[in-house]
This record gives sequence, structure tokens and C-alpha cells, in this order.
Amino acid sequence: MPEDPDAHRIARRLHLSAGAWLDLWPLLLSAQNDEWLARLTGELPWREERYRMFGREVVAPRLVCWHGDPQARYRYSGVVHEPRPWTEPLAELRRAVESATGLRFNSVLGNLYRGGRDSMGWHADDEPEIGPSYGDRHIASLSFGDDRRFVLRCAKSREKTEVLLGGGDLLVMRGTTQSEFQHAVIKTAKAVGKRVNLTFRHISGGGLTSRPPAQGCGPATCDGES
Ligand SMILES: O=C(O)CCC(=O)C(=O)O
Repeated sequence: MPEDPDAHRIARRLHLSAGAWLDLWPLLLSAQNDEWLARLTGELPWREERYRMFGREVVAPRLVCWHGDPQARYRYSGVVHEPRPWTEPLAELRRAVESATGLRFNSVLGNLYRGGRDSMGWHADDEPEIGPSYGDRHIASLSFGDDRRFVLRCAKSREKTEVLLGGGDLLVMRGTTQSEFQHAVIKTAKAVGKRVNLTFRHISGGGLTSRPPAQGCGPATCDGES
């Protein structure tokens, strides 16, 4: 993919609160949506994820895979995930995301939603490996396949903000989004096809440092194209 020197300019910024915001590059790779969906669904080692909740084993309603640099070990849902090596398609997509955003990532979590019944429950990616809770934790989310509603809610006020993520769209959660908000991909009764979402992350060995007082979340405001 040719390097565009202006690529990391921000296409659209949505302010969630004083310290939390989303950067969006709608349609970044939409021209290759079908090819990427076929390649990623066919080539990645998708697996079921099981975890314990209230003493019972639960199967997550989607398939997952975790890839990255060897040191990018990630603990979530009570389990330490050892990364599989980068595959060629994932490495190519990481280059595209890094070139668009100007940010660096050493790992990626893949989620495969097989249809509208597959979903992601309310959570925040607030593990200490992703950075201090009050700093700029950045997580880039690249989607292929059918559109799905990506919903965020303020942890304090429960006010919701929604973004429709389509094939080829890139969204980056920035600032304190992970400490002030939760996010989810809600189940739908509509006939929707497959969707692959890749969340590129930077995992470090750092631990949680003390949190400043939590800020309130006002209504989301949006900057136009820049
Ligand atoms: O599928 C999505 O858009 C969201 C994925 C997500 O929330 C996550 O990987 O933590």
C-alpha cells in the first residue's frame, strides 16, 4: 500500500467528554471490503472463547483470535492470552492503520460475528497493559463485512452515543474513553451477514498508576471533516 504523507490527518473527530474522543476514518478500506472479509474469515485461526461467569462456563457469542509481537501477552476475562505471530494480512492491515493514524500497535484482537445473534457485551478495555487509565489509551478498530451498531455509554451518566460501523471503516478510541465509557456491539434481529472487527492495541508491561478524579461526560460533540 503506497504511503500517503497526509494520511494521518484526522477525517472526523467525535468528542465524548473533556478527555475522551473518537477519531473516525469512514470508508478507509471500503473498496476492498469483500476481499478482506473473505481473506480474514478464511485465513485466521478463529476459535470459540470460553470464560467463567458467576461460577458457570460461558461461550462468548462470537469467534476470536489474538496476534501480535511475542511480548504482547494480554489478560482479559481472567485469562492470559499468548499472541500468535502476525500473519501477512494482519501485518498489511496494521501498516494501513498505522499509516492512517500515525499511531503504533503491537497486537490485534480479531472478532468474527457470524450474524446478528453474535455480539459483544458492555465492557471497557481498561486493562493496565493498555496504558495508564487517565492517559491517552488508543485502540484502533477496523471493520469489514456488514454494518453493525457500535454503542458507547458513559459509566457515570449512562448516556449513550452510537456509531454505525461499516465495512472498511476505521475508528480509534482515544484519551480516557476506556476509563469513562463502556462499549458494546448489540445483538440484532435484522438479517445481517458476517462481520470481522480487528482492534489494534499497544500492549506494554506497565501497571496501573493512580487515577485522577473521574470527570463527568457531557453530550458528545462532533468536528467536521478536517
Ligand atoms: O466489534 C467491535 O466493533 C468492537 C470490538 C470490541 O469492543 C473489542 O474488541 O473490545
